[in-house]
Amino acid sequence: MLTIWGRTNSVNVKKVLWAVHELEVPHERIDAGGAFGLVNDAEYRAMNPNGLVPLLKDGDLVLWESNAILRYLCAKFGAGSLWAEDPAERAIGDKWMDWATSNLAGPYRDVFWNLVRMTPETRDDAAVERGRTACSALLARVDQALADKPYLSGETFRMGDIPLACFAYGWYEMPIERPHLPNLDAWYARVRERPAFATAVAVPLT
Ligand SMILES: N[C@@H](CCC(=O)N[C@@H](CS)C(=O)NCC(=O)O)C(=O)O
Repeated sequence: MLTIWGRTNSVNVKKVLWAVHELEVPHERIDAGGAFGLVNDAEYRAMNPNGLVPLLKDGDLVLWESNAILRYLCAKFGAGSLWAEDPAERAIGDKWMDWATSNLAGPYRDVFWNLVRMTPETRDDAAVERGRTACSALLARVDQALADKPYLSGETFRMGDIPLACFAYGWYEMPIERPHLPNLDAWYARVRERPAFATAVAVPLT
């Protein structure tokens, strides 16, 4: 059976949990990171020298980096569903996974960390506004990409939609001003209908 280490309130852990629930892959999950600690123990560091979550173990394979884990799970268990067999079709959604990590994650974290994890006394309001402005501009690109297709992966919901939808949950849940992005709104309404979204992603922001 697969083992996944990671606290359920982590956006990166949510990507992996969504995939295993969507694909109905038997797994056990061990709380780690944040208040649960464990990530600095020598045994954990031997598996993930970064001391971060998520972490996956499947037999002899030990894997970290949420997008790499997501690709692995979808390739192994999701052929024809989350994993498009055709490389060109798969690439359409795949690029959004790394785009989300390298572009959106930083400014999203500024908003999320300050609004959700800080107290009003320790909150950096300027960072919230900087992050919100940057996220708004980035999400406008996603809105544009969704103008001619229902999903970031194309005509069908696939792996490439998962990471952005995990960030979108926080974006729509936080008490912030959001720009009018109708294609993004419609896509989010579609993805949040999925039962695995309710199980793995829609947990209170903490
Ligand atoms: N690029 C990594 C980032 C992983 C990451 O930053 N994880 C955060 C949680 S979202 C973490 O482990 N923080 C420390 C902790 O939870 O103790 C990935 O996508 O897996």
